[in-house]
Amino acid sequence: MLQGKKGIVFGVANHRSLAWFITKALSKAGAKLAITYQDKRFEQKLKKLADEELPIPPLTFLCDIRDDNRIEEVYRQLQDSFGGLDFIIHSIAFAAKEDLEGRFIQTSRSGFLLAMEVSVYSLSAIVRPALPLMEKGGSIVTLSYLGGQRVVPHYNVMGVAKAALESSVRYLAADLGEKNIRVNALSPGPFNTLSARGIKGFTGFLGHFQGKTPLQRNIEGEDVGNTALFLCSDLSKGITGETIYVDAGYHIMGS
Ligand code: IMJ
Repeated sequence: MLQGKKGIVFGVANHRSLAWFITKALSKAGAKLAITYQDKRFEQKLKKLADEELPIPPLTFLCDIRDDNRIEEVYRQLQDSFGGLDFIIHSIAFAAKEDLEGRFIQTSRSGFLLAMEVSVYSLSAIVRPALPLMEKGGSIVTLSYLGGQRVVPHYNVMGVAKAALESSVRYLAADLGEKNIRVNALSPGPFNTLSARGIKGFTGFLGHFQGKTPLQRNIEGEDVGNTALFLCSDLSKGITGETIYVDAGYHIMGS
């Protein structure tokens, strides 16, 4: 479905990352991919994973999304290797651990700004310098969470960040529509990744969630990967500015 298409995925940490399930789905569909990782210590594992699990070997780049020079360098290299870009996956978020434990009102100025910079501004920061590579149109996909729309215990400043991220999706969609670049968010149900582990009561939360969804189950990585594939493909060419829930129906329920 993506033969001849080229894309970049920001935010793979390990084999449980939603970004990794998306990478696998896009690669299986025939896309040529680049993946970025945040930390040198992810590099070896990531290259091994790519060798073992991806039908088409990806390019890999170290990229700290707080460093505009580095982002530009990554796109320069992509232009040289791919000659263009059809889609971008943004799967990046961070808040200080103490801000995901206490009460929202206790969030410090620095904790608030950190969450907003890494989890929200990073989307604009990676899309803007990619535009010269997307002259034939394209698709941008980011990852949100229900905690951006409703109060979810402990999600706190990340909820405020996801609300701003979903709003960024709408403003970017309005800006880039004339270039036939679509911008959408996925909002998956809870999933056991590195960023969910270590959160107090997460395992209990998964059990609670499973019993409440219309589909009576938790989310699988493939659910998210395949919906991202849909958003990157022409099957979704009429959809932009949208947040699509991949949550087994959880968010429709009243209790
Ligand atoms: C995160 C915190 C609180 C409740 C949560 C989550 N629930 C879910 C998550 C219910 C599903 C996971 N999630 C959707 C996230 O966006 C996680 C973001 C995150 C996680 C961490 C953990 C480690 C750390 N900083 C983080 N920053 C963002 O130090």
